[in-house]
Parts: sequence; C-alpha cells; structure tokens
Amino acid sequence: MFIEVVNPNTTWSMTATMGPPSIESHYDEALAVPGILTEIEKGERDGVDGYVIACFGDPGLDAARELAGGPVVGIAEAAMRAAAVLGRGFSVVTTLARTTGRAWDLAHRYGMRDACRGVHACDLPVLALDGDPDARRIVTEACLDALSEDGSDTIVLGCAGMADLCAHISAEIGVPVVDGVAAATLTVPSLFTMGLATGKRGEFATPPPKRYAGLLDGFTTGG
Ligand code: 2AL
Repeated sequence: MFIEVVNPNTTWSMTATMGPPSIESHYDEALAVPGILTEIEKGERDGVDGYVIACFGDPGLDAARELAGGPVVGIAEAAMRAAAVLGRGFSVVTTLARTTGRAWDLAHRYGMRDACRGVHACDLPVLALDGDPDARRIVTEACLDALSEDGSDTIVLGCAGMADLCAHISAEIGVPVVDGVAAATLTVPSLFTMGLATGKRGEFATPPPKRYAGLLDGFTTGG
C-alpha cells in the first residue's frame, strides 16, 4: 500500500515544489491548491493508493477527490470525525484568529456543527509553532481555556504543525487530543483496505478534458 501525505506547507516538506511557506489566510489556502493538485496528478502516475491533505483548511480536497482513484482524506475532516466518536463535544484549537472562520465552515460542511462546541485561536502564526520556545505552553494553555469555556470532552488540534505537541498536551490536560495528521494517515489505509474510495459516478468523476491557458497551462486535462 502506497499512501502519500501531501504537505501543502512548503516549509515542512523536503519535496514540495510550489506553495506558500505556511497557510493561515484564504489567500494562502488558494495558492496552496495548485501544488496539491500537481502532487495528486503525479501520485496517480506513480501508483499511489491514497492521499492525506495535511493542512487543517483541507485545501483542494474536492478537486483532489476528482483526480484521485483512491481515497483522499483531509486532516480537519479526519480529526473532527474521530473527535465526534470520543465524546459529545469537541473544541478546535487553531493558530491565528483569522483561521477560525474556515474551521467553522468545515465543521458545518462535515455535519459537525453540534459536536463542534468552539473554535479557539492560540494566536501563534504557523511558523512560530516550530520556532517559538513558548509554543508548547501557549497551545496547551489555549487547549485548557477551550475545554473550560466549551465544556467539551476532546480537543482537536487545528494545524498540522501542532502534531508533535499532541502527546504532551494530552498528558497535560487529561482529555483526548486529536492530531488530524495521525487521524487522516490512519483513515486512508483503513478505507483502502476495505476497498473503498471516492464514488466516481457523479460529482467526483474525473474532471472533463479541458485546455487551460497561461499560468494554468500545466493543469490541462484529458491529454
Ligand atoms: C495550517 C496547517 O495545518 N498548516 C498550515 O500551514 N496552516 N492550519 C492553520 N489553522 O493554521
């Protein structure tokens, strides 16, 4: 089984060719999508069986599902679905306040509006998660505040860059803490092992052949 974790955030990837260094605005998210689709297209040629999109905005997820033959799972969707079976309610702790709107949009989209009790920002930019010596303390405190404010059972970490904080935070605060990268990376092989992938008869069928011009020339479909 060959699973590809597509990291749209070029700072954390050894192999990324195009994309923003971090994703914390709608603009970043839009500009991350061409790089993601390029990776999926390449993965299809290389025989990849399934994909994880490792950014909490789940950028390009629908388009990636159109391109891929196997399952494609975004880390926000995987994390929210996992959290929903671990208790009645969860809180999302994300990076900057400006990313909370997108997290709420996704909670609605995934049918998680009731289970998602709150979306909280720790006010750290994505790249500070790696560089700020106080990052672990700041995110842990934001998780504790979220729990008491929302009365939730579970924390969902709202950024791929928080993955390595997950075990520490869980031990500190005593509730389940879901890292979407782990959740999605384990969901894809489960689906693949069950022989399941995106339905291809309707909305998510392969995109029709089309010539794209200018900057998008490389995305031309259908040969
Ligand atoms: C993210 C993420 O997961 N990766 C990234 O660069 N930005 N999400 C976020 N809420 O800041």
